[in-house]
Parts: sequence; structure tokens; C-alpha cells
Amino acid sequence: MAAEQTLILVKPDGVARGLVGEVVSRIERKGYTIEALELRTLERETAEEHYGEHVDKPFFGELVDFITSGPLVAMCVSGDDAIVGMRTIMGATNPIEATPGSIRGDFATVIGENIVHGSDSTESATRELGIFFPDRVPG
Ligand code: D4T
Repeated sequence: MAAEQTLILVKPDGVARGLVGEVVSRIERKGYTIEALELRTLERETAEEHYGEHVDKPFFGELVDFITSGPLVAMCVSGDDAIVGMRTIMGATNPIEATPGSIRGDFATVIGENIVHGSDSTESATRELGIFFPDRVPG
């Protein structure tokens, strides 16, 4: 068990559908702590940095279009094993594979609009929190 911080996004589809409260509620009920929260619309440059690992993928352009298409809610979430724990709450990236009871399993149908993002490793969490909440990154 390790105390961890992770970056969680309610993506523009989740905000547009009024699911911010639902996602926040699930995070809080699980027992994690919301350390910081901000509603913002990303510049393309910021989105391209956030999704830098996907720059060579065929869906990169659509991904950046989508994540910059409207306001999102960014959160720094902390708790025991919060990185993997949040990935479990979110469900599989592709909503048709996401377990019912998970956020994507309950609210999403297509991979391109899957409601939430969560860091997938300690390295990703440090990098991504540095983009959204530089004050939260230790050291
Ligand atoms: P994010 O980063 O949004 O939390 O998603 P995951 O961490 O669960 O999954 P990912 O990095 O593999 O994908 C990033 C983002 O790209 C979209 N995507 C992904 C897509 O539109 N088409 C695809 O074929 C894949 C693999 C969905 C999530």
C-alpha cells in the first residue's frame, strides 16, 4: 500500500452530460481525497503535451480535438494506491469492455468519449500533475 496522488479528468463529454457530480461523488465515496479541482478549457498545446505518448497514433488529432472541445474538470486525487484504484473505478478504456458499476461501464458507449481520464502509473501521475497542478508535485 502506498499513499499516491493521481490526475483525474472529467473530459468534455462528461462535463457536457452533467456527470461531474457523479464522478466526484464516486471518488469521495470510495474514500479518496480531492486535493485540488479546476474547471478549464485546454489549449491545443496543453492537450498535445498531456497526450504526448499518443502523438504517432492515428487517433491523435481526434483526441486533441475532443479534449479541447469544451470545458473539462481536472482533479488531483490522493489516497492509498489511488493510481490503480482510480483506474478500477473508471473501468476499461473501451467502454464496451468496462465492467458495469465502473464509471465507463455505467455511462459510456464509445472509446473516443469515455468520460474520464486517470494517470496510469506513478511516472504518468507526476508528469500529468505537473501539467495541470504544478504546485501539487513533490520536489
Ligand atoms: P485516458 O488517457 O483518456 O484515461 O485513457 P486510457 O489511459 O484509459 O487509455 P489510452 O491512454 O490508451 O488512450 C487515451 C485516450 O485515447 C482514446 N482512444 C484510445 C481512442 O480514441 N481510440 C483508441 O483506439 C484508443 C486506444 C481514449 C482514451
